Amino acid sequence: TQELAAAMPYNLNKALEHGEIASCPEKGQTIEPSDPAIAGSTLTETIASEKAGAGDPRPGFNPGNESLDRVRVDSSERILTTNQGVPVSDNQNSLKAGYRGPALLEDFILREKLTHFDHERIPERVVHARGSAAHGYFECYEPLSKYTRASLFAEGGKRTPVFVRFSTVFGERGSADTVRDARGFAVKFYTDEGNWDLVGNNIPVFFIQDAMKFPDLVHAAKPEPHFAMPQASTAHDTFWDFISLMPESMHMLMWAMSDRGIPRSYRMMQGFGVHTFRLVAEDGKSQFVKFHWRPLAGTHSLDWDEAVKLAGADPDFHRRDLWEAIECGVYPEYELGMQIFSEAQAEAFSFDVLDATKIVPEELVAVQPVGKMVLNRNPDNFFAETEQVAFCAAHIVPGLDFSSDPLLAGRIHSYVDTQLSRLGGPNFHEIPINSPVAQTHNNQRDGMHRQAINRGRVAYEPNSLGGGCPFQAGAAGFTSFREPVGGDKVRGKAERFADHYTQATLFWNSQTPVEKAHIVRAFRFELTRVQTPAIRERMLALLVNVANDLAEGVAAGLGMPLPPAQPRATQNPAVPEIDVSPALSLFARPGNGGIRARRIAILVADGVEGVAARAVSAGLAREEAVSRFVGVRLGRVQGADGGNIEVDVTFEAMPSVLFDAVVIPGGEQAMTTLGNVGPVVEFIREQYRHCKPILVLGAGKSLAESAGVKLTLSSGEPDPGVLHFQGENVDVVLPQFVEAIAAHRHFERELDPPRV
Ligand code: HDD
Repeated sequence: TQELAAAMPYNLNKALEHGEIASCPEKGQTIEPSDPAIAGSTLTETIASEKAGAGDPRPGFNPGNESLDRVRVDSSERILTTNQGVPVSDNQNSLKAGYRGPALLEDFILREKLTHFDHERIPERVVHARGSAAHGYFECYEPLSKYTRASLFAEGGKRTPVFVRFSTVFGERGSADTVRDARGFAVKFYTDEGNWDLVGNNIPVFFIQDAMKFPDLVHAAKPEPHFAMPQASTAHDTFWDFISLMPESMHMLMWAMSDRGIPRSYRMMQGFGVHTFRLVAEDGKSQFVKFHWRPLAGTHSLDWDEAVKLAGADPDFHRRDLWEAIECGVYPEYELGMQIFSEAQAEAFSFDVLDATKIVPEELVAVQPVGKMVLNRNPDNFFAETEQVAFCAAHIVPGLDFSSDPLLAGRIHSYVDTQLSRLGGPNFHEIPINSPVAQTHNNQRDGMHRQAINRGRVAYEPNSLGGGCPFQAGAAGFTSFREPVGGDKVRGKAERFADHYTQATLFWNSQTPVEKAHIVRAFRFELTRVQTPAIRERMLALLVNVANDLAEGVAAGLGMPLPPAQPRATQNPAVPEIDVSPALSLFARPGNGGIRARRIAILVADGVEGVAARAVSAGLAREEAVSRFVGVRLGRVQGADGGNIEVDVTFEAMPSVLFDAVVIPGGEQAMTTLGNVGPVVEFIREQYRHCKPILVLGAGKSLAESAGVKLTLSSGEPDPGVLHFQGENVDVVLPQFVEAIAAHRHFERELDPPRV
């Protein structure tokens, strides 16, 4: 057969790939299929956790690899061809009638190239257009069969491949990463019983309660339609006009105006499924569940001034951070937690669990860790994977189910619908990044860009000609939880939805002083940008209902008197179970103390203390942090010890905001040189103002002080974020510096009294 195959043209070989069945399918689909699932076995052809493997992942390991291998293209050592596979001899010149003559219409090579180029763009996502993604896996800790029959939670150690996309919400595809916004946290689990998409955000609540208001919210937040400004910012009239008329948004607004709206990194933010979902066990029993992702690196944010400057210095800041961390083996990890509670518990809460503007405080239902997710491989191709991935809130698997949250109901419709125009038709599930690891068999056929070659003549059910296949899975398949429903057909909301402020107040009360100060600052900034005074006033009237000190702070910032409170939708909100929830503070999760992939600047010039600079660099490398020798220009500087240091980057190319911490290594001559360069002084000043850790060695003190760095707080106490070391052996001070970097920011400086 092989000899025959070799002698035949390629496409005639096709029949041989499939043997007799392909060459004469005379009995249609009644032929015994090779697929074990159809043959009656409960096994699917591909088990997701087999693909994900076990043990510590190898660098570059990607559980999704195999399924994508069939479409990977590598052109190394290949000749250039047209899309039809015709070798191209000249890719420089179009075909002309004479060297100076007109181009010829018959130039199919030029026409194919231009036509393809002309159609390279697809519509961007209507929200979450700007994003970055990575491959990885989810590993279940213990079987959760008591609560759910979802296959990914069936065994301890079971791994399921995932593809995760992080995004901003309101900016366009090319907008900056560090704008103030919620962040999307969308996870596609390729389980062995189909794809489950957990399409969440880094904020556990949403602006609105009903999907009916989603288009209004998005229209209000996006650039204003007459002049298409501002880009990727809610600081404008239409957003605040809408919000000030939507008191239900008050809770989400508190989160968005907090430092959660400007995360340091996708690796350092939480994720939330937001809605209440259901877990459904084998016996049909169901519990409610809320999903939480917790980053092992802790939750950390940027300073607003830093975020603004980063948008210019590196608009790809979060994309680059995610990419570089994975490339250097610092795999982002998140723990999945579940809050599991019964319907009876939910009934007793002071709030409605079907209202997406409410959280279930952790004091009421603890977050139970159930597994961890590791992101360990960057995509090969941004468009093919990150742009074409289609998440959908309707994609759930047996063992999970929806709740009757009215916001979720709209999402179940909207996501598939949007892909139809974004990805061009009903077959987007066949795009490799979207196609499940589990097999798909049904009678859906044809449509634009169909890839599958469904065989046989049967595309209906019931059938006898296809032996009844594909047959219904019955109880083994997805079954909706048998939830009794009743009631009149109405438009409206349940009573507890009308309490718009209690949890906004809970959030405010749970913040530390510095977080509160930042929230006031964020409101002040956004509302200062608003041009219509009546909108500012309406917002203040709403904030009075959240907390008086908040409203007073914002009013003072705006130079406005405090208006009376906006009348509440309900006069009798239920008494909340708690007034403070420490878990709501960003500082509640400082992380695991590591500084992997943090960026640290070591300032150098001729005459620098080279031994110390190199020792710090080596020490930080041992912690897997990324240090850079920053100089005035590229090339080498000569250390005081005579040795050379290669400058990695310049102050111009990588300004202060691109670093998490700075080292001023000393060396009289170097410090004098650097002190005379404006951008260097500004660099240090900004590090100090942004409350970052600063390590000052020996004679570096004069440079630090000339930039305004103070070694002590005004109380005389040492600033734990400013370390001054005089000794020879810098290894002595390094552990303290590492600890200061792991703590991320030293806000003592900011509040003591406001000095930066
Ligand atoms: Fe949505 C995208 C998250 C409410 C309609 N949404 C989208 C993405 C995320 C979320 C992370 C980007 C997915 C990706 O990376 O491709 N959305 C949420 C959360 C919500 C939410 C956490 C509230 C709990 N969304 C929501 C509602 C609707 C939509 C109420 C409509 C009724 N969302 C969409 C969409 C998008 C989308 C228009 C745009 C692109 C896409 O779906 O694929 O369908």
